[in-house]
Amino acid sequence: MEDTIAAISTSLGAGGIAIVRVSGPNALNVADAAFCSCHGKPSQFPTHSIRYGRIAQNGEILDQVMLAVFRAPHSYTTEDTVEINCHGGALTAQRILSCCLQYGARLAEPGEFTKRAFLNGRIDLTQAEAVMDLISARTQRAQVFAAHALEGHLFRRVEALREKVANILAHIEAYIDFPEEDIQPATRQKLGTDLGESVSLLRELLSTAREGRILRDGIPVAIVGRPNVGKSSLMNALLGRDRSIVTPVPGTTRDSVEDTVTINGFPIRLTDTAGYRKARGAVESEGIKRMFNVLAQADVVLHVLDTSRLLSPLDLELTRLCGSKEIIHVYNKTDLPGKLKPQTALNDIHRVYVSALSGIGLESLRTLIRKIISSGAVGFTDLDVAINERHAYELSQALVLLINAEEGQSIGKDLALVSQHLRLGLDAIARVTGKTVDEDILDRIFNTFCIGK
Ligand SMILES: Nc1nc2c(ncn2[C@@H]2O[C@H](COP(=O)(O)OP(=O)(O)OP(=O)(O)O)[C@@H](O)[C@H]2O)c(=O)[nH]1
Ligand SMILES: [Mg+2]
Repeated sequence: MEDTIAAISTSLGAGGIAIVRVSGPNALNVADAAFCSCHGKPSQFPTHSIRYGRIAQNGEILDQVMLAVFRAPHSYTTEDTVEINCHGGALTAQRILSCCLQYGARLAEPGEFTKRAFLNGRIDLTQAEAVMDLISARTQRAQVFAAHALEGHLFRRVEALREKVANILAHIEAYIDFPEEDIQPATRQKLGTDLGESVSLLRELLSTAREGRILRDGIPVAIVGRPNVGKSSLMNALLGRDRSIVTPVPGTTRDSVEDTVTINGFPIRLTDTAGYRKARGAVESEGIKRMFNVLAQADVVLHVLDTSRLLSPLDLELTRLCGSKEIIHVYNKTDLPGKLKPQTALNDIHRVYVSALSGIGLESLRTLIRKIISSGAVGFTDLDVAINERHAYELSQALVLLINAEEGQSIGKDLALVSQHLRLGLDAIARVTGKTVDEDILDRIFNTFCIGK
C-alpha cells in the first residue's frame, strides 16, 4: 500500500490563496486530525465537496480554510485526496503543511502527485509530460500544444502506431509458429504495406521533433560577427536588459551567452558569441570554437557588421561559413558617420540598419526576424502535436528497427529475424507512452517537476 504524501501545490510567495494537497490512503485521517468544523469530519464528507473550517495543530488555530475532498478513484492521483485552500503567503501554507506531516503524511517528492496519476493508470507518460509543458509554457502556441497533449492527442497517435505494429508482429509470429504453412504472396504484400504505413506514421511523428524543441526551448538565433561590431550591445538591446558584457575592447565576449526573449509571440533563444577573427590565445580560440557550435545549431543568424568601418575579408568568410542558413545582415552603429554601404558581395538579401546604442531600427529587425520565422523557412509542423527529445530518441530507434524489418520482409529474409526487429521497435514505441518503462526514466522525467505537482 502506498503512503500518504503532502505538499504545497501553489507557488510560494504572496497571493490570495495557497493550496496544500494531501494524497494517499491516509489523506482523510490526516484531514480529520487537522480540520475543525461544525460540518463534521472530512472522512464523512461526500466526494467532490468543499467545506469551511479551521486548521489547528496541537490546539493552535493556524488559519481559516476551505477543505475539498476527492475520494478514490475520482481524483488527480486516483487516491483519496484532500486539498486545503488556505490564505496565501509562504508561511501559512508552510505551517499547514507541517501540521499535515505531523498527522501522518510525508513530504511529496517533485512531481509525485502526477507520477502517482501515471502509475495508477489515469494518464499516460505523454500526458504527464504535458503537465510540465503546460506549467512552463512561455508562448500561447506552446500552451496550446501542451493542452492538446494533456487531452491525449499525442498518446492516441502513438498508441495507434503501437497497435498497428503489434498486429503486424502477431501476424508474422503466427507464421513462425506454423512454419509448414507457406506465406502467400498476397499476405506478404499486405505485410509490406502495413510496415510501410507504420514507417510513414513514425516519420510523421518524428518530423514534429523540431517544433517540439522550438516550443520548449525557443527558435535558436545566433548573433555572430567580427569583434567590436556591437553583437553584445545588440543582444542586450533585443533582450531589453544588460545581459552580456559590453566594452570598447575588441574580443570582450569569450563564452557564448544565451537567453530567451519573445518576439511577436515567437519564443527565441538568442545566443551572443565571441567575435570572429584569428584567435589570440587559448581562451579566445575556445570562444571562437564555441561560436561555430552555436552557428551550427542556429536556425537564423544575425550577422552583425559595423557601418563605421570598412568590410573585411573576415565578414565575407563568416557569411560563407553560414552556408545555406537564414542570415540577416545587421548593419550596426548607424549613429556614427558611415563608411559601409550595402554589400552585394555578402549576398545580403535580408538586411537591416540599426543602432544598438540608440535603439534605431530594432523594430525593423524584430519584424524581419518574425517574417523569416513565419515564412516557413524555419518550418512548423501541420500536426497538432509535437514530440519532445525523449520521444524523439525512442521513436528514432523504432524507425531504424522498423525499416530493417521492412527491408528484411521485402527481400524474403527469415521471419524470425524480421519479428525480432519488430519486437524491439514495438518496445521503443511503448516506452513513449510509458506502457513499458523503467524506474530510471520515470525518475528522470518526474525529477524535473516542481514539488506539489
Ligand atoms: N556608436 C555606437 N557604438 C556602439 C553601437 N553598438 C555597440 N557600440 C559600441 O561598440 C563597442 C563594442 O560593443 P560590443 O557590444 O561589446 O561589441 P561585440 O561585437 O560584442 O564585441 P566583442 O565581444 O569584442 O566581439 C562598445 O564600446 C559599444 O558601446 C552602436 O550602435 N553605436
Ligand atoms: Mg561581445
